[in-house]
Amino acid sequence: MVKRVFSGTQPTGELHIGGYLGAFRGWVEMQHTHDAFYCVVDLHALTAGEEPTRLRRHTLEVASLLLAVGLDPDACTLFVQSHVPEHAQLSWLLECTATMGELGRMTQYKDKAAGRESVPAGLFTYPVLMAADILLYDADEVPVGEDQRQHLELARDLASRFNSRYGPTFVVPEAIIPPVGARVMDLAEPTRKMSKSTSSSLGTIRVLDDPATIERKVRRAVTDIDTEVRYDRGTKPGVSNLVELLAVATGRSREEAAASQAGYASLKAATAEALIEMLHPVQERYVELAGDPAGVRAVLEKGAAKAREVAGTTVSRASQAMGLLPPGRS
Ligand code: ATP
Ligand code: LTN
Repeated sequence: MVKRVFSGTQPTGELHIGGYLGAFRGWVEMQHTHDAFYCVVDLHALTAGEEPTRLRRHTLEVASLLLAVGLDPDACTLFVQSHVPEHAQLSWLLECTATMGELGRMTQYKDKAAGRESVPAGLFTYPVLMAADILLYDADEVPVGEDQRQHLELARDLASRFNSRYGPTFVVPEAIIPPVGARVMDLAEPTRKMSKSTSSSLGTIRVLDDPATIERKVRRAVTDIDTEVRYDRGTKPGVSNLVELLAVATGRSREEAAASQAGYASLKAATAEALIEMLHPVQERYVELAGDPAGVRAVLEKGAAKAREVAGTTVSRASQAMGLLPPGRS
């Protein structure tokens, strides 16, 4: 039996090569080996207080970018979370089984709530909505970054608890977490991961950056006073990051990529060229999709209809297991 995979991404900020290489390329591969459901989680983005016009724009942009990087609507189900109301519905059912104690231990919640005078309740229940996303689709596997490991553990706990309290209802999902080496680091501060919220724009290469911008950012990337091109994250974080990027962009091993360059200037030139070449088809496709928002929305509409078929069945199953009276006469 093919396994079901589910993953989600928030429609906030602009997609950078960290997310592309660390996550979305994997999504593209998994659509051919799994029954894949991918979701733009706009309800989650509400917890970040996104401004309404920006949220709407980003939702369409992220969906278009996911299609541009290679998600194929005939090979996977791509949809927007709020188009499938069962996400909020199951989230409530699960909230009634989750405890304040376990949600209060979530490190992402603690980090985001720290120092704020008033904390939205949605920030606290964020991981329950995430569990609902996953459990609705009976997902066997959930590819996520290391930072989401604790949320996945909670989803597993909630599924097992529900199953033992109300009878077998949910599949207990497995997290698929890429090895640490798969992390793309900030070009200006190579000991930190490239991130849309904490990196400077100089340290982040966006999927839609033009060739001149990519060249400039890579040329200015931090290296070290040594001259040897070698992969060694501990003592040469900047050079290793460039080697890693050159390797993944050209499909070679790190050793081959490092051996192919004699010095830092050529390493940078080759890396910039490889990234430009890697992103070129994505950018071309994005321009086409951006010119056809109705086409993208049609894809999302079809995805939501498919998602609702599965999600509706799961919500009925969970509702009945908990003792809610089914609508209708029988
Ligand atoms: P933030 O840092 O603001 O939380 P982000 O830049 O990490 O945001 P997300 O939308 O949280 O972006 O990430 C989307 C996906 O890309 C996640 O699965 C995440 O693990 C992965 N990802 C993000 N940054 C990197 C990176 N630098 N290297 C590898 N994978 C990454
Ligand atoms: N919290 C995740 C996004 C997310 C998600 C999900 C990932 C929401 N629901 C379900 C996997 C499965 C993040 O911030 N990366």
